[in-house]
Amino acid sequence: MKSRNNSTSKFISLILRHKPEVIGITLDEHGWARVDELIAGVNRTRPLDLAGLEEIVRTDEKRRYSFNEDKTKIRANQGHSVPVDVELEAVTPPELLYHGTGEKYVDSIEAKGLIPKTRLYVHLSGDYETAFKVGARHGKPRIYQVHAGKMAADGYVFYRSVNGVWLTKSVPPKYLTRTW
Ligand code: HQG
Repeated sequence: MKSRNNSTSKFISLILRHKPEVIGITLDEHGWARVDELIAGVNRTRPLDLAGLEEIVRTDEKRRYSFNEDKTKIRANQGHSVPVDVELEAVTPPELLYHGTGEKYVDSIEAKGLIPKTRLYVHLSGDYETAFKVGARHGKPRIYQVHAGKMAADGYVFYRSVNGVWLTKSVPPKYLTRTW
């Protein structure tokens, strides 16, 4: 059950962040998909009912998804590559945030700074341990301190997703310090 949920959850993440077209649905401008359409679309290739979807949303370890109030709509909280506005609120960041990446990206990051690549934002973590886990997805992890307080003072805007991930458009190299 757990592993089936994991693979269904990954599939839902693909649909709600990147490729709603794989099941023939669309997201609205705020990233919402209709729950009935999502369930019907997922059902073409794997079993899913409303209870199963509710369980995935409730138990997701990174709180990746939210329902609207009457549970007719669902969206990913962050991580999109498709251009949607999930109505993030700008918030003042702490002095330091962290970014975990793979060693293979270090040269490019120190030349160009952090860029969102395929996503809408650069993702930053509130603590070193979380950044380490994110970095480990890309090979040998390398963690940067991000001088977010300084960036905010210089006019950069930060958002925090409901699941605690920090987002900003880009981070120039001068705001990055190696932790290794
Ligand atoms: C790197 C997961 C070369 C960047 C996580 C990262 C996160 C550069 C990779 C969320 C670069 C992009 C996002 C530059 C940045 N040159 N490489 N100038 N600037 N990079 O997956 O931050 O499980 O798009 O360091 O927990 O790893 O999906 O971003 O290594 O919160 O919910 O380019 O995804 O959450 O990789 O991860 P990604 P990310 P989920």
